Parts: sequence; structure tokens; C-alpha cells
Amino acid sequence: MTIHTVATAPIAGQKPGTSGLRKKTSVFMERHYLENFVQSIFDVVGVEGKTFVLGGDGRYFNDRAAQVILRMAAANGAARVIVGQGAILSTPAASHLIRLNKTDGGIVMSASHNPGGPNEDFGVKFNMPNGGPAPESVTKIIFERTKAIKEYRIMDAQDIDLGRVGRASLGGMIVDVIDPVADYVTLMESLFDFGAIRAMFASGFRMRMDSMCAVTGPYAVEILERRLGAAAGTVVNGTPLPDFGGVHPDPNPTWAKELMDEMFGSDAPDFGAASDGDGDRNMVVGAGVYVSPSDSLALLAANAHLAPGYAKGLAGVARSMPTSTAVDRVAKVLGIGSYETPTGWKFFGNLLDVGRVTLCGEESFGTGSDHVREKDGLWAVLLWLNILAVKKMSVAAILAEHWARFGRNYYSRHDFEAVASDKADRMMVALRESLAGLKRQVVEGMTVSGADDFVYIDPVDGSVSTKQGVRVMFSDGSRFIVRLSGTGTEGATLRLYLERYEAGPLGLDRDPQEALAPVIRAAHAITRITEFTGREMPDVVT
Ligand code: VG1
Ligand code: CO
Repeated sequence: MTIHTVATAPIAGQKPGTSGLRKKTSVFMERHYLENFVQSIFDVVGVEGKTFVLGGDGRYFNDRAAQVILRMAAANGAARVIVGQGAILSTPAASHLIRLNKTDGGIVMSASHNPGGPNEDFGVKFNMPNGGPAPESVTKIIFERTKAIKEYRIMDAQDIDLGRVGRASLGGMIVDVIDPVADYVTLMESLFDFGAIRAMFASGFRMRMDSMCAVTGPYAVEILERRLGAAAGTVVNGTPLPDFGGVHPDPNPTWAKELMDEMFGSDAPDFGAASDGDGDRNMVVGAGVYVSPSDSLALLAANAHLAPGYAKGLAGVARSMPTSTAVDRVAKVLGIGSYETPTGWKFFGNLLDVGRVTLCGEESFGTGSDHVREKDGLWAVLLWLNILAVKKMSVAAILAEHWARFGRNYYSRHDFEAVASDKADRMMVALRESLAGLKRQVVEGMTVSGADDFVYIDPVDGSVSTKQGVRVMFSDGSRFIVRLSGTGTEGATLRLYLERYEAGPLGLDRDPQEALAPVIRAAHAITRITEFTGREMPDVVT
């Protein structure tokens, strides 16, 4: 087998965003595009004699990209690559394997909740030896490398058979094809009371798990139906498809509409859940009740001790800045620390590594703990099931109990998608310029108590991240946040996050949009979204 050194010109714009490099699949398939980025990662992290994990969410081009990455790893002198059968690994499973095998990191091929297919999206992300996404300090150097790279190395070889579990070799490199599900299941069994959950299913508890034709299908069938005894057919859309069946594998009320309809129908199961393309996100729904991700995080924090893996209690909790402050209230009552980080899971890594936090989450349907260094969709579903099995109450009753104890943070995110980038940029510039003068202004009847552009100083390593989102606070504790997405692949996606707290008496059935109406009006007046972008209504409301 020969090693080729291929001359390549740097490719503009290979800049990792919130969660790795995401582009249209056709861009990734362009000549040298994937190779450029992968070699840049390899040049930065070093490959000689090292072991890596490789897998992806099964979307279109996943299998081809895996073969290219393997041949490049071999040509760069890697000792061993552990790869999921069929080049499949959910993001949390990949994170676990990196840690379990004490490897030097891993490459995850996914564009997460973005749709897949030849005309949709693809992505590549490097995870560190701790199992978490590379921090900004590393992604910055990788980006610099993509602009300077002059050649990449690749081995001339036949495809490895990734369809069969077993050991193969590529030049001098070992390729271990492993069952993508087994080790992950063992980890889940170590955290949760499978006996109690099994007993709950045996007593007639009904659940619907929508895997959205994405990567969690095989994991969910094994865990829920085989190990926990949930009825056959509990998992729907359980076969991963290269185009996710043509839908967005995004577990929110808009894209998981089928599940929402069932959960709000007359014969609703007790519990419903969905996960995204790469399995790190989750949505949970009770019969006739939707649980917002921010509430879910707070509720899990308040009840995690009911699961064996968290029986000792939590060291602390962390949330991304735009996530509602509901979890902070729980932390206060529990007497534990709470941290506020920028959007993106990579910012939780240090806090988890040094043991300052046990649980963390984002408003974008992401929840996780220190068991891996990614958010973990099925983990969240299992923690919910464990809590339901212990408390023996409905989701609605648990939620009502939580709000009665802690008060309720009404919360919503409004997304304006595919906005022309220049228009979105101009709006952000104007908004940032207006911040200083906003304080004490009364807008739509609401008094601004403060406004800033979120700056994060990592409490562990002191690294500074600026411009992480404009936030405007009001005197009644309400707030809104505006930031541009770092995962979109078409124009700009403008995210408007809205929050309002109510201590009580609580209107439990109250529609968050209605409760948030004054904050929404003030946010539009201050940001002038319509004036800058021409948009009046958001495309997706969660
Ligand atoms: C979005 C979410 C963010 C999340 C990221 C990756 O980023 O808002 O909370 O961490 O996606 O999630 P952005 O920059 O588009 O707002 V995943 O499931 O796509 O890895
Ligand atoms: Co994801």
C-alpha cells in the first residue's frame, strides 16, 4: 500500500462553528474539501502512534467519508482507529468510547439535527481525549491550519469492510470495527435502575420513542424494547436512513409533529420522547403536556438523586446563557453551584472535568451529565423514566409539582431562518451599538434594567470568549437574548430567546407565548428585526 502526498490549496471558510464544521454535503464532496479539513485536524492534534474513535450518524456520505478518514489516519501514522459498525456511532456513544478506551480523541461525522442527503448537510467534528468537542483554543488553530495547508496524506488502499465487527488493518494501522451499541448500553445500566423501569413497563406503562430515522434507532430498540421490556413498536422511525426519511431529524414540536399529535391525542401514551440526527438531543412529552428543555433540565436537576448514578447528589449544574434560569432556582434550593456558559457543549467540558458540575443543559433540547462529554438524548430519556418509575406520578403532575415549588420560568425561542447574512449582521451591529443607551428605558411598558454582550471567562482555565450573545434584562426579571446561529449552512439564522418568571399563583395551562407577549413586543421594538430583515414572524418556535 502506498502513501500519497497530495498537493492542495487551502480552502476558504473551513471554520468550525458552534459544533464542528458544517456545510452542504455537496461542498464536503468537492475535490479535497473533506481531506483538507481532516488533514488540518491531524496536523494540529498529531497522529503518529495515536488511537482515535471514528463514527457518525449514518447520513448520506457518512460511509464514504469514513473510508477517506481511515486512509488518511493510516497515511499519517495512526496506530489504531476504533470505528462503529457501518461507520455508525451516536455522538454520546462516540464520546463514551473515547473515554472508555483512553484514546487520543475522535472524529464524529454529523450535522446533528440538520437534514441529510446529497442536497442537505454534512459535518465533521473533532473530540478531545476527554470525549468532549474541541474547545475554541483548538478549533481556532485548526481553522488557521485550513488556511495554510499545502498537502495532505492518504493511503492508496481498498475500502475496509465496516459492515462486520472485527479487526482489520490498513498499512500498519489497526482498524477495530465494534458494535456501536454495546458499551453505551453497559454505561446506561450502570447509571439507572433498569429493574424499576422494567417493572414500570411490565405494569402497563406506555411510551413512544421517535428516533426520527436517525442514529438512536438501534440504541433505543436495544435499551427500551429488549432490556427494559417496553412493548414492541415503542420505538418508531427506528431505522437510520441516509436522508432521515426526508425530514429534519430535529426533536422539537415543529419537526416531531407526529409524536406531538399522538401525545396530545385521545389515546396518548404515558410518556413520549424524540432524539436528533446524532442522538445527543432529546425532547420529552407527557400525555397532553409538553416539557420545555429548560424545564426538563431544572426538573432533572431537582430529581436526579432518585437514579442510582446520581444518588450522592449533584456537585453543581451548568446551563448555556440563553437557557432559562429555572435550573438556577433548583441549584439555590439544593445549595449547589450553578454556572452560565456560552452556547455550545464544548464550554461545559472544563467544569465537568474538574468535577464542579454533574448536570448541564441547553435550551436547544440538550441535556447531559459527567458520564460523557456530550449532551445525551437517550440518557435524558432514561433519567426521566427512572424518575417516573420512582415517583409513580404522571409527567403533568411532576411538572405541576415542580412549578409549585420553584415557580415557573416561561420560556420560548423564536428562530428566523435563512435571513440574508448582511442584513442579520447589520441588525446585530446596530443592536450592539444601542446597548449602552438602553438602561432605564421603558419599552412597551417594560423597564430595561441592563443590557450587554455576553462575555465568558472560563472559571477553570481563564480563557475568554467574547460576543456570545446580546442580552437585555428587564426590571421584573424578564429577559431576551439575540444571537446568530453557528450551525446553519444557509444564510444566517437569527435566534431570539425569551424568558419571564412567575412565582405564583401559577396558571399551569397558560400558553408561554401569551405569558411572554410583553417581552416579545419589547424585543422586537429594541432589535428592530422586521426593519432590518423584513421578517415579522419566526419560522420555528420552540
Ligand atoms: C445550536 C444550539 C446549541 C447547540 C448546537 C449544537 O447551535 O443552539 O445550543 O449546542 O446547536 O447542537 P447554534 O449556534 O445554531 O445556535 V447539535 O445537536 O447540532 O450538536
Ligand atoms: Co445533535
